[in-house]
Parts: sequence; structure tokens; C-alpha cells
Amino acid sequence: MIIIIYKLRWYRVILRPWSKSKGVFYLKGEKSMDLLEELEWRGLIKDTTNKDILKELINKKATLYCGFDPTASSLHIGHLVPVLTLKRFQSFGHRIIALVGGGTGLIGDPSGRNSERKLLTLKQSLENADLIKEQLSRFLDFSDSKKTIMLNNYDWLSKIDVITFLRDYGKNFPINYMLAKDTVASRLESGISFTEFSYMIVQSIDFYNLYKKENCRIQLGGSDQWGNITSGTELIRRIEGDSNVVGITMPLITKSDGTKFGKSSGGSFWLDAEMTSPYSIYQYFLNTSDQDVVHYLKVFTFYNKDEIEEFENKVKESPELRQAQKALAKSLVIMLHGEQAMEEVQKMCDVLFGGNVKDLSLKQINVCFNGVPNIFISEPKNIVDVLVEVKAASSKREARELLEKGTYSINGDKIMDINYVFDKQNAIENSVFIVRRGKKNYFMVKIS
Ligand code: 629
Repeated sequence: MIIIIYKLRWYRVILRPWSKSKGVFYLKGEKSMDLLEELEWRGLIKDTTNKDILKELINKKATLYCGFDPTASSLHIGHLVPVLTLKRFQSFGHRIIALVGGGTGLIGDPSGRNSERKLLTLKQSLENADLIKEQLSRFLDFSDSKKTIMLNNYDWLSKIDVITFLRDYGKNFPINYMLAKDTVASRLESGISFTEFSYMIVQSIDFYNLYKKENCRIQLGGSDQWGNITSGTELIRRIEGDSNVVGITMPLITKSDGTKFGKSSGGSFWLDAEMTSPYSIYQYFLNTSDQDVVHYLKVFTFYNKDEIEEFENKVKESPELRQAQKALAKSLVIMLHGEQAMEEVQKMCDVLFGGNVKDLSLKQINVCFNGVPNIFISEPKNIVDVLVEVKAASSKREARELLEKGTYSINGDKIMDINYVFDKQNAIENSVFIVRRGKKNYFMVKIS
């Protein structure tokens, strides 16, 4: 009896706050591998500084950290990979530290960049740091402060004076060692300031600090962070004589068609719903290629091995159904924005497949039909003229013919009347009409 109650309590903790949907978090009893096997199977490990020690640390309970610089007011989809990896460590019982770089953000990491960054102001860095903290707390469970903490490195970096910096830390960084790091070597021609050159020392101070104060033994990061992470393990070895700390890097996510993952012509995919709508996230992942979808399911969802293998079979047997892509997209929307956001996305998708536009709010319509051909009208206008103007018909004659055949619907209603007038009163929220030609061609007429 006691065991049952204990288990039930565990369940509630584990499933919070995404209790309903599969794939959005580990469900109890679904872990079939140990953490390291699981991370490897998901393709989440590119390099480690010492695999044997990593195994040892993982067998016990360890503390690990990953840092996020507040270069923007939101994290983007690429950041989700380390965030979810932290979550995987967390759910295997390890202690995690999410570090927000309010201090390092003021310096500017040269990793993965070929030109000097513009300095953030102190205000920008600290404001962004707060916003990013808030986002992280949505994904990682901070309810147990023994298991998960969030820190801002501004708190200690801003207190180090120049003499301490140069004597205690700088002395441990031979210049030739620093010059040999990729991030510095690749910038020697084009130029790098002393500020960015010193970034690796600053990030190393963090690792050292967390090692001393929080018993942190592992640092995680994307492959662009290899140089910064190894300089941290090196600093700890030099000051403390301890070689048993480990760095892990994860591969950058690629797309098999060679284009950049997580970017579109409109820019990055942000985790903030105001910056990137849940609908755009859904569409982006729904469009994942058959070549990439299994990889993305492993990285971005908590579906287990059996489930992902099932999806793999579905991709092989009935690719046209796009079941794997749908599961991926749905799991991401729920993870980022919740069940309700997913219901709304579903409603928007249904409209495109025959549902009623009138069920959508103006805001949803604008998101849903963003990019379809559109025109503005400033006074009531006859349908035949409008159809030609928005290019839903090639001539007035064609417009009349197609109207009589019942080819068009306006705001969800079939319209066959060639005298129909586009007028404010008929518009959705007095401001927009959605014209559909045939099954799938959409046009938007806005009242200006
Ligand atoms: C202080 C700052 C630390 C440790 C790390 C850091 C941040 C680090 C960095 N990371 C990237 C970022 O902030 O710049 N110097 O945008 C980003 N990271 C997550 C992954 C990454 C990396 O937040 O490591 O590879 C993206 O996937 O680019 O003590």
C-alpha cells in the first residue's frame, strides 16, 4: 500500500505540467536505457572530454550546467536542444544548473562567429537575462531547489577586480593555448578584440566557480562551445589539480537539404509566442523532410525508442500520411506553448482543410493566412472586380463563369452571386475577407 501511494506521488511530479500528451515529457516506466545510452541513441553527444569519467559521474548523481547568454530577449529553437538535454539529465535524477550569462553577455562570445559582436548595454543584458530566465523556468522544473537551480553569472563576474582577474585566472591561460583555440585562430586575420579574446577565461571562471560552490562536475554545450568548455576543465585542473570534471558537446542540428535548421526567410524561430507564433512552429516542423524527421523526434521529443521506431516504420510505409511529422510538430507546440495553443493551431489547420474561417479570430486569421495574395479596398466593391484585382480570376469573364459554377467561397460561405459586394458589414471583425478558390487557393481582402 505504501509503495502504491509513493508511486502515485512520483507520477504527479513526473508528469507535471504536461500530463496529457505523449512525447512531451518522459512518461513513467518508459525509460529502457541508461542516460548515456539514451543520449547516444538520440544523437545528442558529439564529443566528451573524458567518457570514462562521464560514465562514473552519471552512475552516481552528478551536477551539471549549461549557459545561455542573453544576446536577445528570447531563446530560439536551437537552444531547445541543450534545454531538453538538461531536462533528460534532470529526469534521470541529476542536479542541473541553468546559467544565464548576464555577465558573459556583456563580453560577447566569439564562438561560431566571424566578426566582432556589438556590445550589449548593461540594461539590455540584464533585461534579456530576466526574460530568458522566465523562459527557462517554463521548461525546466525549478520546484525542487536541491535538484535544479538557475543562476546569473553577472552576480559573481561583476565582482572580480582586474588584479584578481589577471593574477588568479589570467596566469593559468598561456597565450599560445588561447591562440590555438578555433574561435580565436579563425579570427586572427579578420580581427578580434581583447574583450572577445578573453571570453574563454570568463566562461572558465564560471565553471570553476560552480565547481567550487555547487560541486558542479559537468558542463554541457553545443559543439560551438568546445573551446570554452575545455578551457574551463583546464582551469579547474590547473587550480585544483582535479582532472575528473567533464565537458560534453552536442552536434549542431542540420537539415538534409543543406539549408540552415531553425531559420526561414523571416529569420529565426523563437520560443516566445509573440515573436514566432505557435502556428509557425507547427508548420515549420510539419514540413520536416522524411530524411530528418526521425532524428528530430529523438532530439526534440520524449517519445521513447519503441515509439520512435514505430514512427520510423510509418515514414517508410506511408510517408504521405506524415504521421511522424505531425507527432513532432504537435509535441513541440504543446511543449513550448501548451495544450490550448495546440488546439488553436489545430483549428487553424482545419480551416485550411475545409473548416470554417468564421471560427477564427482576426489575429488567428492573420497568422494563418500570412503570405497569401492580398489586396486592400477602401470602399465597397463588387465581387467581380475584387476577384480580378486579387488575381483569383484572370479576367472579369472568368470571374463570372467561375462564380456561376460555385468555385468561390467567401468567409466560409459559397458565393455564386455576381452582384455580391465586399463591404465592411460582411467582413470578419469588420476588417477582412478570406476568399477561397476551389479547394486550396486562398486570397485575402482587407478593408483599409
Ligand atoms: C557562460 C556563458 C557560461 C557557459 C556558457 C555561456 C554561454 C555560451 C554561449 N552559448 C550559446 C548562447 O548563449 O554563447 N558562451 O546562445 C548557446 N548556448 C546553448 C548551446 C549552443 C550555444 O546557450 O551551448 O551551442 C546552442 O545550441 O551556441 O559559463
